[in-house]
Amino acid sequence: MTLPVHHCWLPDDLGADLGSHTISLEPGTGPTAETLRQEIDTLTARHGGALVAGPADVVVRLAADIPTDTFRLTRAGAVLLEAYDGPSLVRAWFHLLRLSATHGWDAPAGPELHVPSQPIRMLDHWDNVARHDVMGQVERGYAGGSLFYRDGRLRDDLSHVGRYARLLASIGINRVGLNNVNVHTREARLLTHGLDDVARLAAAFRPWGITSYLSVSFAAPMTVGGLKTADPLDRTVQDWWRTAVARLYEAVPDFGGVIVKADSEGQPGPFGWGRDHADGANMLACALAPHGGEVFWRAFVYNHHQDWRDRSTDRARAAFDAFTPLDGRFDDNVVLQVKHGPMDFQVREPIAPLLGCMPATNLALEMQVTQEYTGQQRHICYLGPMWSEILRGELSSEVAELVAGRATGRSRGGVVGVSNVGTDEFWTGHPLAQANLWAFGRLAWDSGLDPLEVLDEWIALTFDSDLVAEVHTIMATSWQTYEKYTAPLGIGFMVRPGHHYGPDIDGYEYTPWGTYHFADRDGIGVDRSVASGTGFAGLYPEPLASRYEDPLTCPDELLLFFHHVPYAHRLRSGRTVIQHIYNTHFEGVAEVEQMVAAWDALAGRIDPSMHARVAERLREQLRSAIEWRDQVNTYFLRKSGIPDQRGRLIHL
Ligand code: GCV
Repeated sequence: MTLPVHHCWLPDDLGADLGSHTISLEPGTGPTAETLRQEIDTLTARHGGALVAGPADVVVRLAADIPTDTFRLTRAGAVLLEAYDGPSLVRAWFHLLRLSATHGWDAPAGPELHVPSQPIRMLDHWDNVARHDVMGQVERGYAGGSLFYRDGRLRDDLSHVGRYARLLASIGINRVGLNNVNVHTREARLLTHGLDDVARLAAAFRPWGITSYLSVSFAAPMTVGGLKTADPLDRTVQDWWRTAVARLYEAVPDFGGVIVKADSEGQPGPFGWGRDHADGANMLACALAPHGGEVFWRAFVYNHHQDWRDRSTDRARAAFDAFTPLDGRFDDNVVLQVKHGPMDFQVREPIAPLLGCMPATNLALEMQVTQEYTGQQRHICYLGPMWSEILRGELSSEVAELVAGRATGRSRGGVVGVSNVGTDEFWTGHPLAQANLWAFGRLAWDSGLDPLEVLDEWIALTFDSDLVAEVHTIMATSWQTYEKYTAPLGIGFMVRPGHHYGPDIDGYEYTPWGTYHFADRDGIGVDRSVASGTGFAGLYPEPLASRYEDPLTCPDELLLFFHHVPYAHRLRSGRTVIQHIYNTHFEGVAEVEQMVAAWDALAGRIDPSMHARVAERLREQLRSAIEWRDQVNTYFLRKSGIPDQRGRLIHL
């Protein structure tokens, strides 16, 4: 059985300079106090400093005049690191460690107040307790088994979960979801019959200032509790949840709450009893409120039994249509968790318009750190630039401000990532996918950061500052490279149904999933205009609605998401759609070839096992990119009959 061993961005020599000083600690009481003591002890023992009781070069302490979830760094003689509570002090400590590695620990004078952009900084694990027949132990997991569960039970030894929690704390994560949002029979019982397991996991995260959450099944009162209904307005159902939640909080008094995927892809929900999603979410919110718990209610609701012949139904509209009428009806301890795009974590989608239309609802933006549709951790695809573009995008306000709740005056809000870790020795399967976990945390903490600077931080900490330029070149535009050799111009999908890896251009075309490209001999794309299509473009505020409505002003990279156009349609770039498809697919493969060569040239400068793992994955990336290129180019040459202007080889 393998377990992760790689240090990621926390190598043993991190903070060597800081660790050679005297450090005093006043961490108060509680589980994070011991964490800090051990961290400082280990660091100073390693590097010659000491944890002292009196005056010191570095003072780490609680201070009552700082807001919660915030810390202050002052340099006046001694370095003063202060926070209001233990969890914030742990995060502050890692900030100082990072600073000491990148800028020197006694760099410019403060005081600096560090306030996170996103109050909610959560990672959801799609881990099953029992291996699922189709999805395995971790749904959409590409890094080995679950860190938590194995073959139907919680692992006996959770020490690696502590190491994982340390990594998460170091990037500011404050919440974690312990199980898959698709809640199967075994996992539905965690809430009722698995509280010891839940308590053990919560105990592994607690010392690092991270609060735990459980995904629950909306039908649990029936499937687990034996009731005849799960109707949220039924008194016996409400009582059942109240009792279950009370028992949960007896076992784990500081538990965070629940995550719910309802009326989605076969998961039960309030629609089943003729109720709406506010009825469902608020019923759970009532059960949780006395304990200070919260409900993460997912907005990923659509009809996955669509008739492909039906051109009037548009999956992109589904969440908007289901949830905007409910704005203002959700309780204060409900957070609506909305995927960043209206479809499903494609390499390119417009921002979900729902995010700009829920001013009276707490929101969380969901992003997929696990690379389901972006190369499944076999391909290098650094997602920081995509997330940054989303967070800095504008709807009724900047998305980062909307989801944080600042734009709307809400008290809760933030971001949720679907985790990409597992038991793989490098944690993430592809070692360079660690950068996505890092970037998620860093952008959650400061959504305005430059994602390429975030990448450089990660490279410097994980490898060496000498390697920043070379590794940066390989990774910085890898998202755009992936986009080039896969589905073009925002059309999405074109993947093999089920596992979602590798090309299958018509794979979803005649299925019930609502994910179509409508390519025919004349053109391709989905008409989502108001004038002649599904009207989805009109769900955006101005000026976006008008920009998306007109194929001449619609951004190239989203053209086929919003419009069905002829292959000879000229993009804003000046190229035709068909020529863009050919060019980008040739370019994408050429760029992967460059990545392979650049990585090969680093042999000898990188730990051999890591170098070998990346090299092996790059070869698969190249094979896969070639397959994508050839299938996509051949498909469109056959459909359109229009040859490549540059006469390159396209198989017929
Ligand atoms: C957890 C996509 C994935 C599913 C996932 C779902 C979701 O459809 O393919 O595996 O299920 O999203 O986010 O709920």
